[in-house]
Amino acid sequence: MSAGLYPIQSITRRVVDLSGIWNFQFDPEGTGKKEKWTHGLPSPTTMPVPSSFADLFTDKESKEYTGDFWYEKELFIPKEWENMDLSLRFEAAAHRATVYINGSKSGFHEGGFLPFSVSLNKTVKFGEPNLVCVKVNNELFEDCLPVGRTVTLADGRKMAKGYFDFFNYSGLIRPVKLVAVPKKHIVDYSLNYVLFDNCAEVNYSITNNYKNGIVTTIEIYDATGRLITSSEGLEGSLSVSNVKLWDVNNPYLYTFRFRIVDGDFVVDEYIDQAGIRTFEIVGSEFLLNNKPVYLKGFGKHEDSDISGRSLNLNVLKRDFELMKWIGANSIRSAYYPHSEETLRLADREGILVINEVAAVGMMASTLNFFDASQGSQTRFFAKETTPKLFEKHLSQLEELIRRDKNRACVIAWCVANEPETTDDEARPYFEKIFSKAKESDPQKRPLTFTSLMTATPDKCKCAELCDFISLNRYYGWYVFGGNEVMMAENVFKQEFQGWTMRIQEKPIVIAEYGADTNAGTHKLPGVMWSEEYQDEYLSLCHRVFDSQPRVRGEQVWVFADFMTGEGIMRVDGNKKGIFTRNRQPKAAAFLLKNRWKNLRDGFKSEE
Ligand code: CKX
Repeated sequence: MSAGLYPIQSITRRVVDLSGIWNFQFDPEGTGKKEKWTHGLPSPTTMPVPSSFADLFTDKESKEYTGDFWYEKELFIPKEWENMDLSLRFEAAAHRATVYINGSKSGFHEGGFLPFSVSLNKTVKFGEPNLVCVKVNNELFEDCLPVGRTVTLADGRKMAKGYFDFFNYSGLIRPVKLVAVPKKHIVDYSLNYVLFDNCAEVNYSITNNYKNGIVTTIEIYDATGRLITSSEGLEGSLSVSNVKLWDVNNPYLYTFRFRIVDGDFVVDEYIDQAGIRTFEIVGSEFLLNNKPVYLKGFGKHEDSDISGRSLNLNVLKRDFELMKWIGANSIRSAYYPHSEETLRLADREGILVINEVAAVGMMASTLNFFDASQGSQTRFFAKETTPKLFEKHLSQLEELIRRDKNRACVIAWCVANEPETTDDEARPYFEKIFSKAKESDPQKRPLTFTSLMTATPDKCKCAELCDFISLNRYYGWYVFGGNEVMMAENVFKQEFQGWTMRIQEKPIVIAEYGADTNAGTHKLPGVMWSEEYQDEYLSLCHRVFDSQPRVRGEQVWVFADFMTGEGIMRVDGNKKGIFTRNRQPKAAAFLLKNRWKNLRDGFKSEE
């Protein structure tokens, strides 16, 4: 069952957010199903939903737990909803989940950062309690996203080893909602826009789960609630004159009301907010509403203390305030689809999003950040597991585009992070991924992947597939760091010569550049890990970017310090943040603020 539209209340729709304390139990033997945990957990403890369980317990075994674990909740459904279409919508269950309603299996989903729904119509009782049991599993595999492997330790415990540099937080990390909609209802809608002077053509299509003899309407209201225009039919085009375009400085949202009507009777109503804007690439320019825009911002995780990877609206609001304070206009949702609440807040706050699918770890190394910078190869795309992975990559990309296609803030899709595109086998793999993405997005947004350090212009087999080049580069940190830093600038510039030769026109975005910095460490002269070195490193990179006309975006790695697996090169996580994990500025935040506040939106373009 598809995840369906983001749940809203309307005159015909009901939503109950089931967030709160649920029952929870680890199942290290994986015998829960056989022992009928589907009908109730034998000895549960308590667990908040949403949450990531790892940082809530005090023992190492729970923190590092890998395997099956279960959630349980009683669910009451009022009698008056008997004639409605009922489902449970999980906004995210990392990394795979099986849902049981009153003991019977009602759904399975894999893809830890994307929503899914399970129908309740055949399984629930009305006017009395129902039992929801969810088996979740957080193991990592080479044919699953995000990529990794799971080993068994000498003491029999399983351990997940990610081919990525962030902690394997898992669980019901985002809200679970009971959704009641009419039997005949709207299941999806798509919008795209064409701009003419101060007028916008809004092309729409609506999908219902029922065809015959019903009328579907669309109405557009401005922010004051005034009806601007309306139409009838499952698809068509509307014209909005004196259009107020959505932009980073003015994230104007219109309200779209979709209805199924039968005479005067409203069969179903879905309401959403969306901004009218266009985003495209012309030559080396990013054009937002036909005006050049230079991307300033961050690669960003959904990561915070105690909450781990789970939705924390307080942290989210703080993050958007910090982004506005520092003068950022964009983020990349590293390395997985961020929450729907994040995307909707970006729509409201005017932050551009390069939206990424969880295709990370496509280089078989648990120390990929180091190995990549040392030039090692793992022939990832020649693996026998890769064809199966491809199918999952494709379906998760489709799910992501379906979920966020109407968000004005989303300007591009990133189909993978640091894949080993030095492999010949990577080319046919990504050719299909790119064409699927292009086909799936009604707004035909630009596509990219972030380039691994080893995927230099002479070695990358896939760069031409990108609409813009995204480079993860660490000259001055992983290579030519410390006392050799004076060489980093020239070497960095040399690589650009390679790109400008290989790729004629396309814009280049530095999707990652950064230096681990221990907040509070001050050194003169600056040495690695000190705040002074982070400043010098960033300034070096900015000199290089400003010398390259094709560079049309800079996204620092990383917005805030975040948790990783334990390791000799990670001091309680990755410290390349511009902000600490509890969202306080390092010196570099003021350096970036000064730069970005003075960089005009159309930096580097003629105008
Ligand atoms: N890129 C040389 C992927 C991120 C890591 C980052 C780092 C690497 C850099 C690759 O997940 O955090 O090492 O900081």
